[in-house]
Amino acid sequence: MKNYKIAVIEGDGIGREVVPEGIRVLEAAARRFDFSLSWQHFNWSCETYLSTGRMMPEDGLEQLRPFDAIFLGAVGYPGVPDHTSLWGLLIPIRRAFKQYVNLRPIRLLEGIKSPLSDRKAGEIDFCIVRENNEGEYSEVGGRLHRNTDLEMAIQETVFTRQGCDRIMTYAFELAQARKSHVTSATKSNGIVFTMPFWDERFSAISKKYPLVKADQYHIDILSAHFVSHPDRFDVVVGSNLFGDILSDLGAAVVGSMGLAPSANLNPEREFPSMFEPVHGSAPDIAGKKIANPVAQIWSGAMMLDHLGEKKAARAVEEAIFRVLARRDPLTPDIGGKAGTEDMGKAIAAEISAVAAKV
Ligand code: GGG
Repeated sequence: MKNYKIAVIEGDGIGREVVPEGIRVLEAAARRFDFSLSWQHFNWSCETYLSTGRMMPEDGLEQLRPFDAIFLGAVGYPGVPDHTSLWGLLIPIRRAFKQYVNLRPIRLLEGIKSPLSDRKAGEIDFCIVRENNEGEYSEVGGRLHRNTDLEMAIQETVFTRQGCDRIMTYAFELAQARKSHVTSATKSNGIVFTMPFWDERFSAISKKYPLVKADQYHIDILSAHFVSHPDRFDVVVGSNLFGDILSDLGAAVVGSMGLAPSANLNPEREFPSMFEPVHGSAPDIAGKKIANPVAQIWSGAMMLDHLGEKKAARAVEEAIFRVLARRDPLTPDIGGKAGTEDMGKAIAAEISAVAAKV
């Protein structure tokens, strides 16, 4: 029987509540589809930072390296500056393991009400392909004249040809397997060096895919189109920052941050990939046990797909879709009164029912 070694980082806040539900559902899928999962927990979080001064140990990346995948909850909590927690854990993993694709599906599901009027299940179905290793998330810059009236901060955006080409190539390849349409998020009217370069690379890569429709919008009007015409999109490729912002907007448009999964992929499979919900640690609801676990569970389905367990991945997705479609149980973010565990258990219980159909 095939066994997969999974590193688990629950992290902070609701990460600790939704990850166990992800594990519950993936275990149910593993039992049904005859493979096994070995989970090793790493207690790396803001709490760890407050007691040790580090989000993860110095050799944290070496500890993660041998795993088949990483299953992450959420990072960040009041008391630790957000840039400290992010740059101490999440971003080093994404970079060291060349997880340069952050794939974020956006889908309006049966049973879920979009805040946009008259949008029905199936009408919104696209993927955001976020560049995940460079761009606006750079370490190039600095602070000068601290605590004086000349104080300044500089942060450089870094776009490389390799970085642009590989993420755009991924987007076009993905579109070929979907509806053959890639939209690029740009802002080359205002950002005069990096964004025209991004556009040039988009044009060059698009020429290699003559059968895929390619278009681009400035980020401002693109955001408006996410609200007015979300049905126009198939694959949206954006820089690190643009992709991040667009995916929160996309999640809101399809009903809840609690429904948005993501995969940080190293497509070459030289390193483990990492699977996490788009949402963060949500300190406002942490501890109440009402967080929606669907984004975490769906991220787990993406992990199974990446590991090659395609049928199990489909079964987990179908189980999620069924529970949402019948609207019982639902967490409060999507109109119900159920708790995190209730939803996790309901989805796990559906696995056997859907297994025969995938
Ligand atoms: N689910 C992981 C998490 O906590 N994400 C919150 C966050 O702010 N991430 C920043 C980013 O993806 O750039």
